Amino acid sequence: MSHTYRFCAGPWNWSEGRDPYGPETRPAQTFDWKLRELKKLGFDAMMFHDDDAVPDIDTKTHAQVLAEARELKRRLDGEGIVAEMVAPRLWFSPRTVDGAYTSNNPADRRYAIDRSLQSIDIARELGTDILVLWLAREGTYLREAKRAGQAFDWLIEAFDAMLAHDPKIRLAIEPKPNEPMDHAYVPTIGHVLAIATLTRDPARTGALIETAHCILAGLDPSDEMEFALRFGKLWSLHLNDQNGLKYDQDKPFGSVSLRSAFDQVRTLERWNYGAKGEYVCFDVHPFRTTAPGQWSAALDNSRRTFLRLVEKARTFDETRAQELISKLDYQALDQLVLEHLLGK
Ligand code: XUL
Ligand code: MN
Repeated sequence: MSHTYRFCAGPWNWSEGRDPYGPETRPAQTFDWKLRELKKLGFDAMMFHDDDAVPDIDTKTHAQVLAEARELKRRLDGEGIVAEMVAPRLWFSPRTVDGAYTSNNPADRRYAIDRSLQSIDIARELGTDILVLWLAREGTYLREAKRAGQAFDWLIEAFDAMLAHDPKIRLAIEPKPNEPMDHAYVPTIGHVLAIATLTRDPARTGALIETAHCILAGLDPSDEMEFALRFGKLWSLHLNDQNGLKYDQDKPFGSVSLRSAFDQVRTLERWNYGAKGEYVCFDVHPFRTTAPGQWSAALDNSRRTFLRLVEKARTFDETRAQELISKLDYQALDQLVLEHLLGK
C-alpha cells in the first residue's frame, strides 16, 4: 500500500473558542484567510455547510444562492482547492427547533427538505457529488414526543426526495448518538447502512464516520470504519479524538488515544481508503485557550500525527503479529503494538 492521502478541513474548524459556558476567545477570521491557511497547511480540499458556501443563505433567492456558489467555485479553482462535500445546516434555524426531517411541524419538515435540495444544487455548482447529512436534531428531547417508527419513515421520505432530485448525488450520512439530542435516531454506522436499504437508491446512500461520534456511542472507531468499508460505504471521514462518553470534544487526531488512532489508520491502510478519491478530513477544534497565531495548529498537528501513524502502520511487523495471533499470544501482541508505537 503506497498511495498518498489527500486532506480536507471545513471553515468551522477555525472556531472562535465559544462553548456553552462562555463566549468567543478569538475574533472571527474571513473566509479568504481560512482558504489561505488551508493552502499553507498543504491541504487539498475544503468541506462546506450550505451557509459556509453561501452566507445568510435563508435571506437569498435560489438564483442568488447558485450565483454565489458559482463564484465560490471560481475562487476555489483559482487556489487549486477542491470542494469535498456540502452539508445542509439543519440545526440553527428557528425552523429546525424540533428537528428537521423529523420535526412534528409539517411546514418545518418541508423547509428541511427544500433546504437539502438546494444544498444538492450548491454541491453540483461546486463540483462535488457528496451531500453530508449530520442528522443533528433528528431525535427527541423526550421519548414520548415522537414515535421512532414514524421518524424513520420521515427520514426515508427526505432521503428519497434528495436521491430523486439529482441522479448523481450520493448521501453520506454522519451518525452521532447524542448531542444536541438525548438520543438520535441514527446513532451508529449500523443504523446508517440499515436505513440505506430502505431508500429508493441504496447504492447512493452511504456514510461519513467521525472518530468522536463512535466513541460517544461507546464503540471502537476502527471497527465502525471497518464495517462501513466492508460494505463499500465509507465515502468520507472526520478524524479527531474524544475523551470518553462526554460532550463532543473534537480534539486533534490521536490526542487522547494514540493507539486507537493507530488502529484507525491501520484500517484505512488495509482498505486502501482514499484510492477512489476519498479525502481524510479532520473535524477538530482548537482548544479554547489557543491564541490566533496558533489557530491552525489543531489541523496541522492532526495531519502530522496521521502521517506518522501511516508510517507506523506500514512498518508494523505483520509477520510477527500473525505468529503471535496464531498462538493466541495476545500478551505479546499487546506489547508488540506498544513498543512499535513507543519507538526505539
Ligand atoms: C457535529 C459534526 C458536524 C458535521 C458536519 O458533531 O461533526 O460538524 O461534521 O455537519
Ligand atoms: Mn463531523
